[in-house]
Amino acid sequence: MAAPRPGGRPISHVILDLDGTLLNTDSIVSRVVEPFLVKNGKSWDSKKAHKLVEKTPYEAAALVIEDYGLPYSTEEWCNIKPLPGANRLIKHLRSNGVPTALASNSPRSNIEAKISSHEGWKESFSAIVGGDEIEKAKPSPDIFLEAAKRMNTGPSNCLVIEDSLPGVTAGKAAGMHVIAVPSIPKKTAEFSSADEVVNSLLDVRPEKWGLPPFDDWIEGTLPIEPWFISGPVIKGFGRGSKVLGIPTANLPAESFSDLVSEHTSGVYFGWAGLSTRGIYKMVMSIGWNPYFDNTEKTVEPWLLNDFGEDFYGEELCLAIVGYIRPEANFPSLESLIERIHEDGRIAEKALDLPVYAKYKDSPYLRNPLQQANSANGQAELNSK
Ligand code: RBF
Ligand code: MG
Repeated sequence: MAAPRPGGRPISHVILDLDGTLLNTDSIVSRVVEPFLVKNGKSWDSKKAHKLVEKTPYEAAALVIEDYGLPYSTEEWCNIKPLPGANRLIKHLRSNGVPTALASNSPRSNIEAKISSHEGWKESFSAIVGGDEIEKAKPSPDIFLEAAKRMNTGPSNCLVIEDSLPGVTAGKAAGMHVIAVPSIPKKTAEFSSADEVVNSLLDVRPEKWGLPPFDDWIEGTLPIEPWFISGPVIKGFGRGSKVLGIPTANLPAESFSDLVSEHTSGVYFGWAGLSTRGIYKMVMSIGWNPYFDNTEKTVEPWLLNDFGEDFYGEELCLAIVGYIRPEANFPSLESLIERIHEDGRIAEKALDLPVYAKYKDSPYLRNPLQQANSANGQAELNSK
């Protein structure tokens, strides 16, 4: 893992990219583009997703509109949600007095518009540099050098956090330390020029860079804003039980594509409600499962209880309340299984902590249909 250069001056300043790093620009596709295309009798070609990654939302919208010949303006595509961990990171840097700049290829006015709907963001930045304020856009280092200058510091004191390759290239060209948070999964190798590649902002460890650590981790877990999904348990053919010996009640991510796209892949935990049985502790994986090289994102909850029988057809409701780790690749099946069991032990113990235990009584777990977040997902139970 990269650390500040020995003998070099310590990192004291942070420079953040906006689109794809702090804001979930990619959700434009699932939230707006896809439904829009379907309504217009067209379908979204996911092979085109990569074309959008290095674009600002406006550029992305314009590109899709052009590609598909759609008669719409880009104005309505502007209300974009923060990525997981963005609010937490910004708050952390601010409350610890770490000067932080925002550097985005978008025009300055566009940046201001986008961050204005997020409380506390604007005040958290000591400098904001837009693409129209410098000569050459990323991958040129101009924008980051300008951000450092406006913070009255040198490049080697700066840590850049970026989701795109041009952004990483720009940061390195500026002589800065760079953490990559790639927006596109499984592209980690392309980011080898970065000093560190993390899966999401939740995985940033400021202390590795000599910056104040987060203090919200608790017994190996991170409390998150809870989210809820549900669906009927149906019989499936998953590898969960056959290969791993771990009976997971899989939920196809397509059923919750908007919710799942808001949450990065990784291992989470929470409470599971089964309509006729009760509430159980649960640990789950969301993601691409590198060991199995899945082509689709899956949602696989493991209920931490020995049921001794199957319960197909029952409604399964999940309250996802905490995060454990990013998904990982493992050298052997045994090491994957051992790690999943450890996740189970961590979740089991953590769920007794008041911060997590309080959600056990969430009405959603008993009656999902009365709650706004309910999705008509199908669950697949891989029984032992
Ligand atoms: N598969 C991986 O390839 N990497 C992981 O880090 C990983 N973590 C998991 C954590 C939990 C709690 C569970 C239940 C499963 C995990 N899996 C992981 C396995 C994956 O979700 C799934 O069971 C397999 O892909 C077989 O379908
Ligand atoms: Mg970006």
